[in-house]
Amino acid sequence: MDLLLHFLARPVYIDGSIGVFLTGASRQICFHLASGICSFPIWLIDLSLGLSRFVASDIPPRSRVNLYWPFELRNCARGDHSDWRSFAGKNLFGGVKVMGDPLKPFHEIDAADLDSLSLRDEMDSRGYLLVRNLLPADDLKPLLSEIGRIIHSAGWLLHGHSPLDRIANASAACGDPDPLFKQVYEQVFNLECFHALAHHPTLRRVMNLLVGPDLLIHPKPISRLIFPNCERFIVHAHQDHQAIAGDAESFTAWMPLHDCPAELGPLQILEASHRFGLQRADPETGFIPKETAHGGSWVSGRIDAGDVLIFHSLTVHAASPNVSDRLRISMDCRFQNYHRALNPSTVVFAGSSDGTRSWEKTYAQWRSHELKYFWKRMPLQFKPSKIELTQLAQSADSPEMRSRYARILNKLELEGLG
Ligand SMILES: O=C(O)CCC(=O)C(=O)O
Repeated sequence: MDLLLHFLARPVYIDGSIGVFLTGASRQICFHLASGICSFPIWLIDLSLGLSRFVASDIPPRSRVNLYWPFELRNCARGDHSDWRSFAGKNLFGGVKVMGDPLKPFHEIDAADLDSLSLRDEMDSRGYLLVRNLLPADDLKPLLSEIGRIIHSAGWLLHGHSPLDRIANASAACGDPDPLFKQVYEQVFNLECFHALAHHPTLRRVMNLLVGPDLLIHPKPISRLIFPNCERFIVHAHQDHQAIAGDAESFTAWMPLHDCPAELGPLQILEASHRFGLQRADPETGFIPKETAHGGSWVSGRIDAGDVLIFHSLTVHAASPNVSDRLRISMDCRFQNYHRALNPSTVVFAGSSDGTRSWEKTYAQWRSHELKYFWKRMPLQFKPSKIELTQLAQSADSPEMRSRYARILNKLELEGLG
């Protein structure tokens, strides 16, 4: 308690939790004061009874249970501890988090060092690059606030908080493919500033270093609107090439629109896994069991606003669970050389659930024409080609696939592509 009071008396802003961490392996109870920055052990007791026995039977060895009480302390420097009492009365609530072993941290590159490195060598050796401080955090804010406005009006956020804080209304939790989720997703997808971020000059410069001057930015970036504590919406281990197809030499840039510490569920990467080709995945979900995935160590860590995680389309990666009380909002964009093969579904809306989506609808509210249909100005090489699509529309294994190929072909023709 002395130590806690010591922190209370210091000129700090702490946003975190005070909790009891129970370690399955050692059967210790450790009282921590945790903040977004770090966590301080306050008191450590070694026990073999009671809570620790309950924990040991409930959680895997070497994982951690964190019984936590989130709080905010502000203005401690003024010595006004009434804040502390009022948060205790108003905001205090408990929870339980089960956390696995911390993973090995990412190997990181600072944006200031980009010119002195060979990004291709870095990518070849690890299958990913985490570039710290690449984008000015201010450049992400307009998109974050637009998304905040949309998800607030959809009822996804708790009232009484700023939409920028993204505190989730747990009763509204949803995700792909829920129809309500798709409605909100579409509003986000149609935002001009969402597409513009994929064309940010700084991001383009890095992708030029990796891909060369003939850069194609895939026109359909993805926004991730991830509710907390929903196992069903966690994206498990997979390779993007499985879904994106085309040429394997394509890259994903993943970026949160706000700071994304471990509890908000940043991505994890299986180092050097891109060297093993397409790996065996569940045919239904496309997910690769972590136990059988080939590669080096799993790495992860916080990824802050402005940091960008770039990885190869064959690199195995997964989302960490969002165990916070707020939504994690991030976007992922894909890039490749436009002389390499491109899956035509990258540029048209041909999924059965996409029946109502079109570029015309996407662009309806845009102010500028600059980024509309930019890919039509490039000499794209479709794989499958239009001739192959015609054959696949007749000979693919299932009726669903045959009609999907027919839709893609039809859209390509309508758009005057290929
Ligand atoms: O953000 C997520 O939860 C998953 C992202 C992902 O798997 C990807 O960008 O390929």
